[in-house]
Amino acid sequence: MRLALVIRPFADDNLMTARQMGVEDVVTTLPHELQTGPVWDYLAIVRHKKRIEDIGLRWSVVESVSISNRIKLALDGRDEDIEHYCQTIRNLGAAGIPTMCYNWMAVFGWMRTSLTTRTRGGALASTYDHEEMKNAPLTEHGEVSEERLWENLEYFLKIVIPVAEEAGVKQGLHPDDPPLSPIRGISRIITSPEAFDRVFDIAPSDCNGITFCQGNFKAMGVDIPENIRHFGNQNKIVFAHFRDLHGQVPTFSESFHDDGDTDMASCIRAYNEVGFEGAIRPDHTPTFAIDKEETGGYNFLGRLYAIGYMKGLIHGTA
Ligand SMILES: [Mn+2]
Repeated sequence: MRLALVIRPFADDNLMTARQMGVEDVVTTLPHELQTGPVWDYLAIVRHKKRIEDIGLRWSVVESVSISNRIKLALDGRDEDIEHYCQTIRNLGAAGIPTMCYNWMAVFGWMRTSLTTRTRGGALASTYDHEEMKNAPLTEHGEVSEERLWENLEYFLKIVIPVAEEAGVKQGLHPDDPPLSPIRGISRIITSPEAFDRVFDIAPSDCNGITFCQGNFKAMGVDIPENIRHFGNQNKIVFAHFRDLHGQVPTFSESFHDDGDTDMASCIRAYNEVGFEGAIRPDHTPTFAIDKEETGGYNFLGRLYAIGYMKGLIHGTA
């Protein structure tokens, strides 16, 4: 596996620091100022890639090209948005970017009910507690059924996966976060290992893969190494998020990677066992006391700490 990092803010000194930490791969979107239209421009992609390579790193994962509610809810304009998404895949493939991470959460994405939970030593972490959400009002989209989301995902995959194959860009579906349905009337469908099996049956292809976000599998309450083996042995893991929690749905809090409920060494062993060769990056980390602000789990210091821990586990399990 290859150690990867999201560079935030996207700046040369942060890229260099990542390289100095021994990170090889960069996970990034195209910076906002370079997104000049609904399709990511080929030359803008190449320049962003070269900026990373000129510092000795590699842009191996796009996280993410957003997928509109028009696509996820089958609203007017869906086909136009899917065509834009496909054209971006073609441009990324032509530029040699091998992997994209996407999700099928409609209307809202990642959700937490607190960003001020105190974890070890008072570090700030996030919590999802469904008690706080069960009476939440519906959104402007009313109720959205699981059936409708599956239908729309099937429609999307049947168009996009053949394009991804031709372009040579693997699509890694990230689990819903939290993996719980519905929230505010909006169903969520990517909430179990079985959901991924179903996704792979819809469009069988090496390019139809999974972003194995460990935190969400932990939140599902399933055995993580067993699922790494289940999907890894089918070559379905195209990208991984390293993350841990205390608890599982309907209530969990995020933790330091060395302080959650999961035996993280057993996860690294499972990746080794299945010969996982993709990028793995630390996902959310708690915020340290010396950090200036909470950034949803993306402060540099927390992720620096996480990379050190991951390197230790990788060396220790080799
Ligand atoms: Mn994740």
